[in-house]
Amino acid sequence: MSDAAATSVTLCGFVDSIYTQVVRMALTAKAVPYELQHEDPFETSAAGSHPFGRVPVLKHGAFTLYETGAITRYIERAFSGVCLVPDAATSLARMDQVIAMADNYAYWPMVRQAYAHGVVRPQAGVISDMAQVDAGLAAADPVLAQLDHIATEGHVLNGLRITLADCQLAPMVAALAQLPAGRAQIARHWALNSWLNWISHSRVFRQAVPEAAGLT
Ligand SMILES: N[C@@H](CCC(=O)N[C@@H](CS)C(=O)NCC(=O)O)C(=O)O
Repeated sequence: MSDAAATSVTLCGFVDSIYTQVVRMALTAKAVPYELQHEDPFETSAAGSHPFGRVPVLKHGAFTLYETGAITRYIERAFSGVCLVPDAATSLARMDQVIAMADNYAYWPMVRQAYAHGVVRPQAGVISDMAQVDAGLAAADPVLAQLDHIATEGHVLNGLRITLADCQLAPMVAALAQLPAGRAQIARHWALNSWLNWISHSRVFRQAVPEAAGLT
């Protein structure tokens, strides 16, 4: 066992947190044992370990890290096991591009607008704003189209090999897919839809995001 693997790993976050799910996918893919420590910034009582009131936060021994993209890259570098980054410079660039696209263009419309107002709030009995659902679906459409180009090209999101791009994006697109309108929107993009079917049936996704198992 390497030194890294011998040091305890704690992930602060909550099961329904999309970004926590991203890190859980990377940890699962690398077969890193970890403890999930419940921390939910949406709970008013939460005394968080993130300086900006977010999750996830990774603790590896005495080392603490926040920002999901940094956390998953750290997991890749610190632990042995399956390699989650492609070799070729072009593919690596696409992986980085997808991670940035997920953060900057996908998360807000797909998760915070469409999924939060179309699924999470209604399930919790909290008033939701259907205008947010419509705005999220509309804003997600060009993002899905660009991601479909990337999946078609095949450097990443190719259904052959899991990378950090798959980990970053899958929980977000899976959240959108929980709305019937979101599912239909994704289905119009053949390569991306094929990728979602592949990743959502993968062992890594099923183990890391068990709450989203009823996707298909
Ligand atoms: N830039 C952060 C974003 C993390 C984030 O937004 N996490 C959500 C949960 S999925 C959160 O903590 N939201 C709390 C809030 O918006 O107040 C990262 O990459 O980790």
